[in-house]
Amino acid sequence: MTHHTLNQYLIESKTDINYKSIDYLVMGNEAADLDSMASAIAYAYLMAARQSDKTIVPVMPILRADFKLRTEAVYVFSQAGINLNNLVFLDDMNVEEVVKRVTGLVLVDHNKLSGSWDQYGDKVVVILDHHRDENLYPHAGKKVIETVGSTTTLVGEELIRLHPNLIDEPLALLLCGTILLDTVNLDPAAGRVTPKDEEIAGILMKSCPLGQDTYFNKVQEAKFNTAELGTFDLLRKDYKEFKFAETPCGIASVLLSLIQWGEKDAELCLGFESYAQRRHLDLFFSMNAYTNPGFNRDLAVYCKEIQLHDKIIKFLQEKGLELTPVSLGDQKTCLEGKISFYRQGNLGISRKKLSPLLDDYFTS
Ligand SMILES: [Mn+2]
Repeated sequence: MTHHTLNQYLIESKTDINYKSIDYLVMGNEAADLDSMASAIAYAYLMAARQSDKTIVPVMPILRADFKLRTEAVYVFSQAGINLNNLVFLDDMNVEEVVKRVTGLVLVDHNKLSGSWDQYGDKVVVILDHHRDENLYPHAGKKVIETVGSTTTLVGEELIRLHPNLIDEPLALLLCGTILLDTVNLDPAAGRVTPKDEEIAGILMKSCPLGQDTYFNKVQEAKFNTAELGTFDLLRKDYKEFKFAETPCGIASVLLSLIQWGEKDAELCLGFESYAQRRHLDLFFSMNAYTNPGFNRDLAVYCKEIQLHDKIIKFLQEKGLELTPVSLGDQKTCLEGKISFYRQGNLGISRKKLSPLLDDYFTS
């Protein structure tokens, strides 16, 4: 089968996954960042173009509803004209049933299967990756593991070498957007870029309708633009959960000021409350980091129990967070717990530093 466009290929592969025997399932890592997803799509497309008699399907190892949280991927995929309906997400397949029909697993952007995929190591046949080599799957016939800035650089390299006439605007936009993001616009000062990233991006950029700096700035902007997301999505986008002594605590990291957030949503406490309920949290923080134009931090503290809330605030002040209350205007009050909003004067306290402080509080 020959495919005229990337979308046509994707439509077909999505149909195939439901009943055919699958020669190659191509998959990025579990975090499903832009590099993982773009590499899986582009590499599967390249393989399919070279082996037209084979059934080759790229898989996005996340739920469809979680895709929109990766705002940089939303932007780059739309630039590349990828129709999201044509992609296979975890909830589009019954993994166990599908894997039975899979002959070979192709790993991109990782070289060690994780989670429930771990049991399928025998099926790994190809690895294309830029992480440290875990030296697994010696039976894999092809291993390209190089410490370049982005896996899409390795995909681009094969594309240029093996099938250059496949490179069109959409594919170039997909790969370049990812290389530029992963290497911070090929900036040596950021310490991510290698000569190979630079070389491959340079060749692919010739097929991009946008200039390098323009495109990089747009992708970067999309990454930090969470304005489209509602409170529930903002809270879960970058979320970590802890247990301090016996106290379950969640800390969300949000790239938006509390003032802006409050303007979008007049029921913030209800959002925090229902999230905390769902996750059975006694304590729930949002650490807001943003530039305006200098770097700033805000902190929202929600507690199921009002007493604990007040004690925690007192403790954080003693630890030098320099919290000053922020007024958010007309906010609906909590149903049962208590929430409060602050500007955090001490910019050095990130989630990495806050969690051990809280651990001290609860264990002592
Ligand atoms: Mn990567």
